Amino acid sequence: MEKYDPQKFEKKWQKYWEDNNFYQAEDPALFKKGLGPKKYILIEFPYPSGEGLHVGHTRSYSALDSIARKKRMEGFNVLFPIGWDAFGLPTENYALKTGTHPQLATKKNIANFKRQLKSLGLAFDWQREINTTDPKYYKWTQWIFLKLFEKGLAYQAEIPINWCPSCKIGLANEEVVAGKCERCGAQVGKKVLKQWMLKITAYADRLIDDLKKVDYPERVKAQQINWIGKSCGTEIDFKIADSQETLKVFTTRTDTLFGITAIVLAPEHKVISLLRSKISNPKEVENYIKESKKKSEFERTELAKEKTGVELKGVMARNPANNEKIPVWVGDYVVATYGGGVIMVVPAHDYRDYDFAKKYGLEIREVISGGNISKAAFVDYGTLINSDKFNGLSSEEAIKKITEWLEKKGLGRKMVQYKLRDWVFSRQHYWGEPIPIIYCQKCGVVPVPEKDLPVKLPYVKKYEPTGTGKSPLAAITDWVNTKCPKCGSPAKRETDTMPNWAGSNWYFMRYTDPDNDNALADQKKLKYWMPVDWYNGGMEHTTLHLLYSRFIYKFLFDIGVAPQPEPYQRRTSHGIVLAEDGRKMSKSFGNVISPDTIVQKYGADTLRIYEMFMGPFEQAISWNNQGVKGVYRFLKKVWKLVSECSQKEQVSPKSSPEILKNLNKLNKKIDKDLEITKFNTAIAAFMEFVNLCSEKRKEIDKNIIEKMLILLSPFAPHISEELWQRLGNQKSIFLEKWPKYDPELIKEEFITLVVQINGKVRDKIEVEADISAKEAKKLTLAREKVKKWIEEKEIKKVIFVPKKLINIVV
Ligand code: ANZ
Ligand code: ZN
Repeated sequence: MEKYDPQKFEKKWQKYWEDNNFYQAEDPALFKKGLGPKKYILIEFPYPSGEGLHVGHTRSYSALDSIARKKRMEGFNVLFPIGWDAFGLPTENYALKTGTHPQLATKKNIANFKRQLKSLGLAFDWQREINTTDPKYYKWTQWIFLKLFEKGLAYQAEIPINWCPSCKIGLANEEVVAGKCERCGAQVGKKVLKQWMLKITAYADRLIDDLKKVDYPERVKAQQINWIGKSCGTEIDFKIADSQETLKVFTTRTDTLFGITAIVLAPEHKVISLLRSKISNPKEVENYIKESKKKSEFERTELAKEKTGVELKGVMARNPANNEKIPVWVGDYVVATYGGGVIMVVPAHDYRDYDFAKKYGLEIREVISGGNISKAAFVDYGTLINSDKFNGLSSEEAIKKITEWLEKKGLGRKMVQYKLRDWVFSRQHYWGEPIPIIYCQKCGVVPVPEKDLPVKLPYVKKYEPTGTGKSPLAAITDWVNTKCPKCGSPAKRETDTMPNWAGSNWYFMRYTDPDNDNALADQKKLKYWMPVDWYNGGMEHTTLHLLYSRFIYKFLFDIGVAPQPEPYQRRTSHGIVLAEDGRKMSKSFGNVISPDTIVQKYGADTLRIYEMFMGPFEQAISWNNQGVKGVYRFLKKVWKLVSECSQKEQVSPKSSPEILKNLNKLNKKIDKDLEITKFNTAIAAFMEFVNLCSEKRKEIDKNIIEKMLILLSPFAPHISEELWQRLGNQKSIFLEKWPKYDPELIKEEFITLVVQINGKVRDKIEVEADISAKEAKKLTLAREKVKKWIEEKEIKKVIFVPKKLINIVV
């Protein structure tokens, strides 16, 4: 018998599948009769770094590839594409360091990634490959910007950026590490520049509400909702005594209005300079403001940090509730960009205000009963006291009543605030999409006409930072100087480029029609393929990429380009792969594992199966070489089993009932587990089945062996195809239909589960013998007989004895 040697055949099959267009998705225009419904399966396209593919990438790619392959065998018209998110800082920095042009570096990196992906036999539709740095692609990224501009959703604002005074460059947030420049270690400061902004806040409500329409993990939904941070409250006007100025304060606790003992302004608040003549301690105030500028927002607002401030002596505000005079302070725990950048201080009922009041000896006035304010702030809702005619109301009622009262007096109004900020869309870097805007002395800000797109990135030798805060493009005068599209007079191009996220906002739409020069994609194709049915990606992209791309898709929906309001029907996330030592894989730790090494030593199938088997898909997990070897042994066992059975005298004419039953069970388990990303348990079941077959080799017929190979093929495509053909089959295994299990054969696997409530038998249900505790609980709670006993009561405990009973304690 020949030994299992994946090097002998993996390459052969990869070439065969690709040459025969096995993974080509059929467009609706070429629609063949008998083609099944579409299924769009998507992985986040990688950034082609110089380091090459990571085993973290290949973990989720292998898993989703097995889904794509299975769906194809089930008859779906599957789209499983790949491309390159190739603009980005690391390439630019590498280019600066080595003198290789970013375009060349990108080309080289892509070639390497592609080689690696192909060596894994991943079933991507390579004919739809896209690259965000290709002018034919970014033409449409720029087009989307023009549309946003046209609708008033792209605008300019003066915004402070991270600024390294030593390198003299603007830094992206990820280049600032603990307040220091990642390149040189100098303290990072701020520099105010005019920046392009995208008005994502206009979509905040819809981004929350439409989460109801999609199937995302609960924690992903929760993270997006928190990030958007919608909060409903009241805006209250506080007049400054003996002045024309009014402070607009945002609060969610209008019920505490009578407990205010100070007002605190953010150090950036504009009113401070307007009140300058009234302030009797201006030096002290100025010094405080100067100091606070050195701190990051995170440092300033961290809950555990000591709250500091300085009183604006000579300035008093009036409480609109009772006209009482209250002191005004400046304090850096107030965020300038939230609400009005000013807060009302209620020390008795807010932790931060409590600390502040204790430190500076402000009065602590209790207005909500229920706590012990001599010890700590009482922050819960309660009943109002010391609040004049509102005494006795609950907090909920008081928030309503006091807001109405203020509304009548014209001193307050309902208001909604979001934590979400508009999106800063300018970068002072070379390697990004040029923003398609021209500045004309006469006409002002002029968008580049659509017919002139793309605005190509000039190919130059030098892209060093200019040292002025402007992008390196600013130094390329040939490119900067242009003509105004409106009036023809000399004009200048915008020199900032778009952030890395720009190209990934809409790439999944481009896959439906990657070569279109007239539109970002053909409407018919978009209608056919969108939305993405299943999108898998990293948890770290939940609040940035996932939210940004939902926003852009909604915008494209509003202007009639996207066919529906949500881009992704289902989202799943994978855990990252850590090194064997449990740390993150990193060059500096020397613990990086390359997929290449594993493929060379054990073959692609071992790597693919190992990564699906290594642990629960959603969880981070450490690499384990013993595990890799274990999977390799498993595949050797499959090889041996099938090879032996391919010799006629070794197979029995008809399988035993036990084997047949177990094959059907395995079939069912794979169907179920793959849908819920339990790749590891599907593989485990496979291993058990192969063990059983190896023990009972004399009870297996050829049909069983073939079915088993078909079931294995999405996970380990190469070995399955090779053995399939060795069994004498002429056509590829991937042209086979996915088997359907026979429910009759696994039927006896039902048992009667006794249902108890507080130990008393109340019901009996027929369930599958291997039902999990969770499923049993769900089934039980849905029963009418059970509902009757539980009603509104709280479930304290659920005791589950497999195959016997479930007891619900209320
Ligand atoms: C008075 C008050 C009394 C408050 C009380 C809380 C408890 P969320 O839910 O996050 O929106 N706040 C408002 N603007 C702020 C700013 N620019 N910087 C720092 N804090 C600010 O929180 C709203 C609450 O955060 C507001 O309600 C305000 O404090 C504070 F017993 O107003 B509250
Ligand atoms: Zn002009």
